[in-house]
Amino acid sequence: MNIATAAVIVTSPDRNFVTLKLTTDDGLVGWGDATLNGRELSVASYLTDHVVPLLIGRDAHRIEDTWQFLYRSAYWRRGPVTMAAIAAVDVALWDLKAKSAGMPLYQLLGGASRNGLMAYGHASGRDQEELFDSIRLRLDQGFRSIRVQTSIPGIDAVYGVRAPAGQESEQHYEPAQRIARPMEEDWDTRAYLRHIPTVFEAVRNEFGPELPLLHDVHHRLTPIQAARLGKDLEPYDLFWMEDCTPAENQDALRLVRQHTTTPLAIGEVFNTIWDYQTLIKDQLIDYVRSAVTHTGGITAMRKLLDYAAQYQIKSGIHGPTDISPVGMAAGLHLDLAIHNFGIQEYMQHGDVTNEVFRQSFTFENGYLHPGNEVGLGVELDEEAAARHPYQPAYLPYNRLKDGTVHDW
Ligand code: CS2
Ligand code: MG
Repeated sequence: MNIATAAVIVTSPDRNFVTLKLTTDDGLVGWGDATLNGRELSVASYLTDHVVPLLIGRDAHRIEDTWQFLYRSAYWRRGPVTMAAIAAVDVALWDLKAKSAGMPLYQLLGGASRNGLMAYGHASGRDQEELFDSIRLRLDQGFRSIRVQTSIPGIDAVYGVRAPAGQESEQHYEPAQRIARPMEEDWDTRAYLRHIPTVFEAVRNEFGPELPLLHDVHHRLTPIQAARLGKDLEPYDLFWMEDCTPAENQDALRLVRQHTTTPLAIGEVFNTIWDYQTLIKDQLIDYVRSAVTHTGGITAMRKLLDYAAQYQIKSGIHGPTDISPVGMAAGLHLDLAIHNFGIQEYMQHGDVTNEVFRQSFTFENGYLHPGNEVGLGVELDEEAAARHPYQPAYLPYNRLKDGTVHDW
């Protein structure tokens, strides 16, 4: 089973996606996701210009060897562009191996460790009424765990809050805008720290103690501010507080940890096991937030999650709309197979994306399942993809009131 052709497909159904297509000399097709939100074309170029020529003629069965070859032969290590490109190759090779074995991918990873994958949905609102409606909508859709984000009085535009009705597809919020420059948002840490505990108090009063609630701080706090927020949220029993600091400084989490028992989830912007070395070894987090797409594929994520398992740290794989259905399916197969599964984010793609990527994963009664088709169970329809050419898009960025750029 040698690789005969490799092609990169960039398409923009509801948003931009970068997909790698590998074909083998015996006619199988494997898919990998290489989408890096707002920097899509750099990964497309990395693959097309530097990786595709190296793949032709390689034995598609040699997944570990291909991973090590791409990682080490580049000389320049890690980084989101490199690791997304390697991830795309790795996932496409796993798709091929599972197809050649005639099995769904999770069977090759050791088989199912559970019946379904608890998923959390996104709820948000500009005020309490809108937030409660949004939570009810997710509950009606079957979600049994909910991420809660709200507007903050005194801040004009806040991460994670969907736009007013009519400006976007009815339930979804999509942070990347199809515009030529990043949109500017504003931030005020004191206003945020004052407001968020009152929101969780109101949500608990309305929806009771059982419902698992999550919150994404999106890298905006210093360690001592994060410690305070974790402490203030303890009465509301969060499932996790996510990305409370920009955690490049892994040691910063020690301070947060000393002060709060609110569980911590980190890592959607990380891309290797080394980014987690201190966080895991010193047990500074509870959930690993990496995406298969951004962390070197199934091969690397499996090692990362096995390492985390030694410390009772669980998975919380990143599942925003900027992971394509191919990347989403890769995460679901891994989730089903590993023992230390925690929860899976499920933001739900729009209809146009679902026309381009035919999927077999299911969502029922709050649980996702990767399905039982051979391979990943996702096939890209190239004709449909061609109808949606790439459109430049950027994530927003933040400024404080005095004009200083702040973490977004
Ligand atoms: C996020 C993402 O899903 C999440 O938790 O933080 O929405 C994130 O902002 C995007 O993936 C950025 O591309
Ligand atoms: Mg996040």
